[in-house]
Amino acid sequence: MLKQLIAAVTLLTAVTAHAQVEVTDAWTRATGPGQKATGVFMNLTAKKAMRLVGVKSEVAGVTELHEMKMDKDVMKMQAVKSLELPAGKPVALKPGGMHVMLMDLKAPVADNAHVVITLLLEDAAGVKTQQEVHAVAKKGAMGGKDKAEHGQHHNH
Ligand SMILES: [Cu+2]
Repeated sequence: MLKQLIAAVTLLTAVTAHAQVEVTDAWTRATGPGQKATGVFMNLTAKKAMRLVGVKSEVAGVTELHEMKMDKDVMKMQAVKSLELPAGKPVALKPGGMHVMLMDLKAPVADNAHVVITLLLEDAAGVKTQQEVHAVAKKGAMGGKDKAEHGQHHNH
């Protein structure tokens, strides 16, 4: 039993070591009835300097990297082309800041569902790689703000 556990842990470590970017706490907001968009959040730490140059997901018609900014007193979202991931420095995709936006959702995102996102990465030499991230859907996390965010989204 212990031996199997050690084997499993070793395997897990080996897989992580191959990833270009360490991803932790990946989550998305579960959607309510009629909701066609949601945000995905995570912490990214690149082993060497990388850039996140795109995002993809099968669950949405459109997947974009977004940034939220205060414009006068209004919170606005805009699409951004890329995000710098400095070596060894965590970059947070979080509510109210940078996030992955899933739009034109093909199906509702149920609580506890796993949503697969593909990160498109590019290193300093221009070598492109892809990395899959499994985000867990959570219901009702910061519900009020969530509504504001997506209301805002439909306005632009
Ligand atoms: Cu957005």
